[in-house]
Amino acid sequence: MTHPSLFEPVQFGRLALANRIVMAPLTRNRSPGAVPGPLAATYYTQRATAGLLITEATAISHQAQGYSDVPGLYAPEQLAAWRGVTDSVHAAGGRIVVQLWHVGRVSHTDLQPLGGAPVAPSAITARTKTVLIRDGVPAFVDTSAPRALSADEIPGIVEDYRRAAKAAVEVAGFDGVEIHGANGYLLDQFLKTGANKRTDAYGGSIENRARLMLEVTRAVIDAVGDAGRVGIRLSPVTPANDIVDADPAPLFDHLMRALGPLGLAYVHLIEGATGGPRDLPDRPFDYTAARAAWRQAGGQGAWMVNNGYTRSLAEQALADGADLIAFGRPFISNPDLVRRLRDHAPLQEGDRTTYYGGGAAGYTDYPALDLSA
Ligand code: 8OZ
Repeated sequence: MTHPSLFEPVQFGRLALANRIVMAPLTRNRSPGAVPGPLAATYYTQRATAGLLITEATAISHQAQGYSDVPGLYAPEQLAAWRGVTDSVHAAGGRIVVQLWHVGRVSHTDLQPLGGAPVAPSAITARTKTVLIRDGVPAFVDTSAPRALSADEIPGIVEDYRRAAKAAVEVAGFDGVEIHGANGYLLDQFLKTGANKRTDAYGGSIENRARLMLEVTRAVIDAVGDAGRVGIRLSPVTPANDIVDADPAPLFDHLMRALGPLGLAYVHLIEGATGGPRDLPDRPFDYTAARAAWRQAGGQGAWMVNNGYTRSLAEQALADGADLIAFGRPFISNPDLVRRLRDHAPLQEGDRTTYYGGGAAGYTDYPALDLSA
């Protein structure tokens, strides 16, 4: 079986990567006041041997916030803190893009401007939890009832993406941005029938439901100035955050054909249930057909796949036509994951109790393999 090596350099768009292993975005809730904390540069730099680091999901505006202590990209002190992270990663030879996030209805009034309702395509509450950190202790709480965005608010949301993307590359020093179009957050809410009951130009038909995601993608490309620095993350069938679409195959066929000509650096697919089973018997999806649609429509960037990969599954995926493999949880507890995969070294197990919130424990204290041993 011949396939490209996981461990050799490769370039997609403007992203020149040392290998095909990507650190997936991972929410860590260590950014009080939405400002990346003092350990963030260490955390990302420890993992800089990944071909590409994708940051934890990062709010494009205050309204976009849905969890306690997640970072933002909308205030000068947030951008300055991110600059410290990107400078440190670059000094270590790494590449890093920031994931642009608007949670939509997956939020809580405690986190919203003036304690208002979270915003959504339609006023339908997500049956899911968010994380509020109270007195330093993370608690999972029900999301608040959202209000439907009015049509005249939508240009402002596109503008928030544009502003955040521009600041990400021009001020914070990122190599690019990833649009978070997955996991039941705002753009995925607009896409899918379970959350979008609108009757205007942003609801109803597939074309209408995909409109916001495509407008955001074009605005972000324009803001960054180069589609080769932009990627997008999608999760066609994940049930995460109570999201569902009645008929994902034609929806994603349309989306892939619309994204194909835009020149994106990559499309990042979560296969199956985010952080869960790759195969969902009640939600089948043909990822190969989605990739073929994107390629046919001119997509030349990387096809990045994610969810539960091991080295052998990753090599199988490369043989089957994937270009980049994103690893999530293994990167939390294995800062030197690339080396461990290359050397077939054992992986350390992560401590789930320190995934969300806290300090150095479970964040920057996982050791790399001892090179002298
Ligand atoms: C885990 C906890 C909080 C947020 C996602 C941004 O699923 C997230 C997330 C994951 O994309």
